[in-house]
Formats: sequence, structure tokens, C-alpha cells
Amino acid sequence: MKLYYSDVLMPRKVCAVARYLKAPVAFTYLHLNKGEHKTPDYLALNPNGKVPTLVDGDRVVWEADAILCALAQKMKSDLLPADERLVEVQRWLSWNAYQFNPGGSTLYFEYIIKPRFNLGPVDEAEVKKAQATFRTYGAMLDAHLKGRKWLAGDTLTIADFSVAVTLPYAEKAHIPLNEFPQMRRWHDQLNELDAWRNPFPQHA
Ligand SMILES: N[C@@H](CCC(=O)N[C@@H](CS)C(=O)NCC(=O)O)C(=O)O
Repeated sequence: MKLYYSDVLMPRKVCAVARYLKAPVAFTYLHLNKGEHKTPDYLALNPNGKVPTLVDGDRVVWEADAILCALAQKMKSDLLPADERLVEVQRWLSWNAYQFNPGGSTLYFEYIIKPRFNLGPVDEAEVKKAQATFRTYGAMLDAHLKGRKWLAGDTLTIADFSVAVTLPYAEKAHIPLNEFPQMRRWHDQLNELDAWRNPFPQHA
């Protein structure tokens, strides 16, 4: 399997799960500043021109959450449970994509991507809106996590890797994680995993 990635947000969760599962993937770094994700060869794999992409023989998977599923299936891992927790996992993936992640990922874009790729100054109005979004849905997440070790109950699943993806950047991206004690406790648990703390392999 070949995993195309770069050291940015969405590939982070995919690299973390690949490492956590010790999946036999060849990590292939794309330099976004050189447009390596917009070449005809790459666009033939992923017409979105975005990272990450997983290639497993004839099977090409794009969308980070779908790649998490593919990796867990391939490794026959309980990170993608087959019982009723599967519904919980899907609930949190969808909720994250539409409700929770837009706040954190906007802040990641404003404070980390913009300076890194010279995309102009921080937009204060966007920051305010994104922090409000993070707080609204963060309060929900915090309440859900009370009394639960992980999102879908007692066991770690791909939902934890997916929903927490902006939290390692909280300080740099001005994400108000510290206002939410359960979310912090949950993220501290993820930080106990080497794969979460150091998801990206060395690259040239
Ligand atoms: N919904 C996609 C989003 C992927 C995405 O937005 N990737 C960003 C990096 S986090 C990217 O490739 N940006 C480069 C670009 O759009 O040119 C997924 O979850 O995989």
C-alpha cells in the first residue's frame, strides 16, 4: 500500500492510524509548495488534488476518514468495530465533518497554513467565527465525553483519531481546548500513544 501524505491536518490522522496499526504502507510525501498534489499523475488518483490518498493495488481511496476505514479493515482492527459501535463511529465522523471540525480547521488554516505558505494575514473575523463554532460544538463533545473513556465508549476507534485531529495544534492555532476539561483529558489519553504524538515519518 502506498500512502500519499503531507505534514498537514487531514493526513495527520491517517498517518497516525497507519502507524498505530503498524500497517505496511509506503509513506509518500508530497511537497504542497511545489504543487506535487496537482500533477496529472496524482490527479488521476485523486481528482480533488488534495492529500491524503491511499493506493492498495487497484483500489484507490481518498477522503481521510475513508482511508481510516480502509486501514482498519485491512489490518482487521477493532478501531473500526463491526457491532453497534459502528453506528456511533459513523455518527461522530459525520458530526465532525459538518459541525465540529470546521471551527478548528479554520483556526489551523488562519494561524498555521497562512504563515507557512505566505497566504496573507490572519482574518480576525474568521477567527472569531471559528472560535465560536469550536466552543458551541466543543461544549457538546465535552458533555458526551463525561463518563466515557473514548468517543464510542470504552474502546479506542477511528472516530477518536478523526475528531481530535485539530487538537494537537490547539496552542499554535488559538483553539480554546483548555476551556473543556473532558476534551483535554481525552486528548491527553491520545497523547499517550506514540503514533498520535509522532504521526509523520521523516521525509526528504
Ligand atoms: N475532505 C478531504 C480534505 C483533504 C484536504 O483538504 N487536504 C488538504 C490538506 S489538510 C490539502 O490537500 N490541501 C491542499 C490543496 O487543497 O491544494 C479529506 O478529508 O481527505
